[in-house]
Amino acid sequence: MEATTWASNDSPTQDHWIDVTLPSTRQLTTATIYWALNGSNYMTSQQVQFQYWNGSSFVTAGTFTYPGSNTDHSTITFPQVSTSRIRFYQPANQGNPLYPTVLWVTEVDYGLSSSLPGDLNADGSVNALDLQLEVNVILGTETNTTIKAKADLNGDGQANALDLQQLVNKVLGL
Ligand SMILES: [Ca+2]
Ligand SMILES: [Ca+2]
Repeated sequence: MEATTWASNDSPTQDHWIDVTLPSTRQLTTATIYWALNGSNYMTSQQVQFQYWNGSSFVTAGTFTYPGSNTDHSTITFPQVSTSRIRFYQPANQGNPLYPTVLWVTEVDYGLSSSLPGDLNADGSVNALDLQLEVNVILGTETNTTIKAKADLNGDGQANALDLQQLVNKVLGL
């Protein structure tokens, strides 16, 4: 099977990275790298830092480390960050042990970990407490950025009556 992969420049002295500008500010708690298959070996790197732009510089949120053998993908989770730009950053010579001078991947992914949609207060269930928070966000009395992000159920960038309707339906089990 063939797949499109992306390989960095081959250099023993250069750091390598993948820089992604997101369409809008996102809340992220997890990232995954699908490593490229080179012959019979996945090119699992020894170290890749997952970084986010904090407005003035890149900050490392979590680090992919070599799991001890080659693996097709690696996933990390980290405390939630809010950002519009991210970077997968591999320091020089931290590629696969067989080929440390490159960063070679098939796909990268990132997002919120599997928190329950509509669970605004993050207590593990979706109920009237979350509805109250949703209303508070819509009214502007709830300003917590994590809660506000969760209040935008349909992901259109704002919390309003459409999101409230979705949440009511969830609470009612529709
Ligand atoms: Ca809840
Ligand atoms: Ca919305």
